[in-house]
Amino acid sequence: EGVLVQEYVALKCKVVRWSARASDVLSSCDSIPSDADVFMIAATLRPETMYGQTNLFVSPSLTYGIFRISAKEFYMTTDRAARNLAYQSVFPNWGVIPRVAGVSGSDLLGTLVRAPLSAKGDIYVIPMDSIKESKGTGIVASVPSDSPDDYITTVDLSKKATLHGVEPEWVCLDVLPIINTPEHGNMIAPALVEKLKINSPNDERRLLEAQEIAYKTGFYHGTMAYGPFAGKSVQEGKALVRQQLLDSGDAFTYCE
Ligand code: A2H
Repeated sequence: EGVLVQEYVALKCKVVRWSARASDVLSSCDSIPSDADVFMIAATLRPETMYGQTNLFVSPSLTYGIFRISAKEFYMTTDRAARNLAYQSVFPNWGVIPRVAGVSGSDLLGTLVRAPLSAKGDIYVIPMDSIKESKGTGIVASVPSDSPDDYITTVDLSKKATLHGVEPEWVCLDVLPIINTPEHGNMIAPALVEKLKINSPNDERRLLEAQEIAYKTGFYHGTMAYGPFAGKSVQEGKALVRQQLLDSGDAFTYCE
């Protein structure tokens, strides 16, 4: 992205219960004490939408590392993201990557995590094939109300859940109204997916268009419709939710 530096909000989603396969893989790893918390870290540009998080996406074709923050706290991201975080004071020792284990994305499917702001509370890890290793942490919070990508990926999975061995009950399509816009109502992602006739996550060209419209309309014309900042503009809400997440320790920021 040229010379532009982007600030991501890194949302800490605590593992509540590992999938059977992740649990198997990690049972041989004695570097993670049984009373420690492992957080899957989702990178987002839209912290104000996190009230509407319904799933957590990983790529089934990537491997994720687990990194030691303290005796009680571990973070999960891609190894690529960890190389970046090591120079942003996220890990305890500057430039040192404290990797203790690795798990494949496909083994993580079905893991239950706590989404800090979500009205849903505990949500499942499901697959998203379009996740790129080259950005963020490789872990994405699903917000089907405001992200056309997230919405169509979830709809698609709900139709053919057994693909990737996904249990139908992991896939959550309770789309919650989080942001209101004069142009597209309070569920802009489903509205745009319908308007642009997007039928599949593979419809890249129209999805890119939808993402751009959703992003700009939400930011410039959106009003918070849920949570403590309901009624405020998205521009105000974004800063307030970001700060609330940082103050509560549920997120940190980093740049790339
Ligand atoms: B956003 P940028 Cl509601 N691969 O968060 C693919 N997508 C990724 C990713 C990866 N490795 N890492 C992060 N992302 C997504 C919320 C959201 C996002 C909404 C609307 C739009 C939106 C909920 N998902 O992003 O290319 C994450 O999804 C539209 C671009 O680095 C993150 O913010 O600018 C955003 O893309 C980062 O994209």
